[in-house]
Amino acid sequence: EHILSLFPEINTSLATQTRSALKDDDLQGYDEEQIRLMDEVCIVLDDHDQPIGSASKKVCHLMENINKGLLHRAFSCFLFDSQNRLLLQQRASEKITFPDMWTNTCCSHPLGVPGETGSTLDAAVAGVKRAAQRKLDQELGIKAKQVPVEHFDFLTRIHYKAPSDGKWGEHEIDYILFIKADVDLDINPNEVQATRYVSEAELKEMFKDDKLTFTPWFKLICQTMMFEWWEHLDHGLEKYKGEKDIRRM
Ligand code: DMA
Ligand code: MN
Repeated sequence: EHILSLFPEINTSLATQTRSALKDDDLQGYDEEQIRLMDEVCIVLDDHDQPIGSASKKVCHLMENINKGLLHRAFSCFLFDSQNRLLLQQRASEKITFPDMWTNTCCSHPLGVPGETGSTLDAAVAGVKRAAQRKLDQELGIKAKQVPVEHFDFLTRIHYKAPSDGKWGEHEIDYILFIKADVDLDINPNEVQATRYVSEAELKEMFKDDKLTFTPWFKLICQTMMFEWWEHLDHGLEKYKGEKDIRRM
């Protein structure tokens, strides 16, 4: 049976959904701006990262749908300054999924719009770089000029699933992007409550602090490839770039 037949909510064209998430029972009590963002159009994928349609961010993040196999495209951006310190963010309390957790610089979804979608790996990579540039500005106030799309490096894709609370969660093919840039921050408090630049040693210390919580995808990446990539940031990162296989986690 084709996976799409399980999901009447999914548009098989990339048309924008008309029904507003604002009037939705699932979203009562959450922050109004974050509710509005649940209307964004995400790219729905098969297991091989081929776009098979689109669905709202809300539909894509309900565990009820994830448990039936619904999968979407995402990116995780890691920004390093000229001293090779990684910029972390702590998610705002307003976030509907994974509020208050520490995580990598910026994560989000390429949207089902021209320029951010794509079936070939090259087109998809170009799409997530544009999406990363867009969200670095929206979340952290980093202007596009300081993070040109051609300065991002695509490393690999990670397929993972993670519940947030009972109702919400993630199930994504996540494109890992690195960028080295010294940037000016102007944080959006609706998205981010704190930021911190860390060395490898400082991040390892943070993981030992019981009072801090971390997003599941950031933990997965740190438990596997992160520190190896970080060691090679200035020498030898080349061999890790543009991996064709999807890492299943
Ligand atoms: C979604 O991140 C993407 C990943 C890799 C988990 P997010 O919840 O921060 O998305 P958004 O900022 O669009 O709400
Ligand atoms: Mn997601």
